[in-house]
Amino acid sequence: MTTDDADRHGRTGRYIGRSLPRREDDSLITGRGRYVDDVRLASALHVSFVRSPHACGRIVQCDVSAAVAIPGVVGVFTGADVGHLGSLTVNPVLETVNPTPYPILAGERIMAVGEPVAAIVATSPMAGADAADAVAIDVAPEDAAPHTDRSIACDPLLPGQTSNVALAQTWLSDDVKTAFEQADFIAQIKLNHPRLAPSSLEPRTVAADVEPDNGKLTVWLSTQTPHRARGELAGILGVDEARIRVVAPDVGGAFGMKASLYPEEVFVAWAALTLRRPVRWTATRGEDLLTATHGRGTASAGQLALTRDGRFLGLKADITCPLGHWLPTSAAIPAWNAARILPGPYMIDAVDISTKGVVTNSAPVGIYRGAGRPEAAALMERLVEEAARITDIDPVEIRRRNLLPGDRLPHTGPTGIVLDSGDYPAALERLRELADYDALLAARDRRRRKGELAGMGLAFYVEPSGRGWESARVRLDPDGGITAATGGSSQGHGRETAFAQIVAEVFDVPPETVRIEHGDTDTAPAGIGALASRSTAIGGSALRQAAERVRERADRLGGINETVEADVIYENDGEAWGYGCYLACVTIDRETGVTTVDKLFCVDDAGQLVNPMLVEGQIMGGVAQGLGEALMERIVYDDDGQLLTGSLTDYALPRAADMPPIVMSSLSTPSPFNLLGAKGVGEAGTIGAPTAVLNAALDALHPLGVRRLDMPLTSESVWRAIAAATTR
Ligand code: SMO
Repeated sequence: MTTDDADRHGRTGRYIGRSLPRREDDSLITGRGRYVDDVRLASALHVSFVRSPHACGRIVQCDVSAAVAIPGVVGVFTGADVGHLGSLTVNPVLETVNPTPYPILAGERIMAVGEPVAAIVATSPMAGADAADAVAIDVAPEDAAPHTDRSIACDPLLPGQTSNVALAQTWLSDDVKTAFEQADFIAQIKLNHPRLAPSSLEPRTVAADVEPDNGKLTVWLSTQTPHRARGELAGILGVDEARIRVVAPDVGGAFGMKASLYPEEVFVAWAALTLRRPVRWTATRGEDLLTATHGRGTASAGQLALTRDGRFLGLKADITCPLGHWLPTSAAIPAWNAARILPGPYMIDAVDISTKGVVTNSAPVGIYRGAGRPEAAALMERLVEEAARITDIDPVEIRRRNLLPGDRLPHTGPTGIVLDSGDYPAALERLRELADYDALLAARDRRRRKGELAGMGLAFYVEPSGRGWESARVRLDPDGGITAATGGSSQGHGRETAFAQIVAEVFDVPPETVRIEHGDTDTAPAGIGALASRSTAIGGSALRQAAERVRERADRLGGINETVEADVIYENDGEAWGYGCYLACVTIDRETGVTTVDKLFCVDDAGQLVNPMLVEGQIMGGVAQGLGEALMERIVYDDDGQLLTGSLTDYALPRAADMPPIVMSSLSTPSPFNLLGAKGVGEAGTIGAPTAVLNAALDALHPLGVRRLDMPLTSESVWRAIAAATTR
């Protein structure tokens, strides 16, 4: 990897804008991280879940008598024991058409393979496993509908409902009809995204214990959102929030998959309260693939109306997202983002955009790094590439003609989003220079003339980083010690390092002297958490505001002998939109269909950077996951709703050797909408990389007549596309 460092740092302060080493690494990479599974709880009970072998049906009988008799089994529980518990709250960013139930353990109905039907609480995992085997479940199976393109045959999936659409929304402008009537050309594409498994290194894990004297419930949880988890647990269990403490110790990755409470986690908390004993559960990799939230799986279709000279007039889009059988807190986010972010960075006012979420007999689908942003970018950028083709205009040039210029920002788009700041054409121009675009084109054409399948693909992206608030508390002690607590949290992604830099900058002290606290609802201020690319832009701004208040007060007080503290709830003025432009060069082997990404060029604008090394790491990590989507990852259900990719031998994750050479460069336009001027960048790579690779692969195969490919570009799918096109 090479980095063009010209203005990578934005405004560089004494500590902000510096690539300081991660303070977390010493412990995390030498095995001294402390995760939930490391929390010691004397004589804790272990939970084993008995899971449904069918995707759809009715439980005729669930016989637990043999399981109860196994030594070490403390209790066996079924839906009847927890049926009275409450439901999870779904973030209502889209209109809810049909509510879905949130079963802790299945009641009468089974709605997905892997759904917990019974829970064994035992003194050891081995006793639990034996007892789970001894539970006899008799299910009367019904036809399942694991995919979005089949209507729910399982009757009724949700009692009293006739439709499997749970969420829906449409944005329609008056002038869209005229735009399409006046068009010289209409580009059209259809696109299916693979369903993906977020696959954090640390699986889901939870432990719970009740203090005997006061009945307070402590829940150690691998989560992105400790305070939200506490609130949701209180609601579902019917316990006062003040009686619950949620602690997120080190979290080994999350990627959106740990943003919402799982039925298994609720069960563990309920069991600890009910049995008055410590209880714990850690998912296996297989349980995570089977029942943790998936991402993507979206089916999209779009039409772009344009003039002969390549000006975009109007956009139509129809987006369908799978939801699975229960809705996690963020269930509506992907369908919402996939739609509202359109038409992305382009000047288009006339739109007809519809999005919906469809209940399916499968694992729940939630946010996964990108959460609708990659889906929006893929639809738009495939359309733009198609538009370039039908008008015979160069892909860079057609984008240049339609990108919003910097002086048009802030800009309110047709779905109501407000793009805050940046210089989109400058990013495109930077990419052209960085890649030496004309030389690459010439090289591609030379290789084509020799019969090689070489292609180039562009993708522009925008990345919203959250609206709303985050909390911070900063304390300056008389001995000069500084403690900063955030309502945000960390998943191993360097928050402690970046937050310390932000606070250190305000006080002009070495960052290593700043203590950072987070992740414990008893000590951290009530906050939102680490998701939606919001931690630096919003959480970091909150810390800066609190630190500035303390500093001002301390300065007024002069030589202080007392503790000075400030508690703030910081709210931004609107979403900060990171953006960028990626170019992929690929080669496809005609005989085998193997797609090789030869090189990836990335230009990103994350506004004011706090730690450029962390930003670079975020981009590379996102690219790795984006290439996983583009080339190999795919959750597969058969038509009966059986998961065929239940282990990492069937579900392919990218490895270090799969990474192409990456050339990075950055712009730095501070956001006017938050105190730091920062923009999210954690999802950049997952948004930009897959579509650039897809566009490049289609470019490579264009001479053969291949017009559609869906990710992942496995050798089999590409080989089949080549075979079908060349037979025609
Ligand atoms: S997919 Mo993110 O954790 O909002």
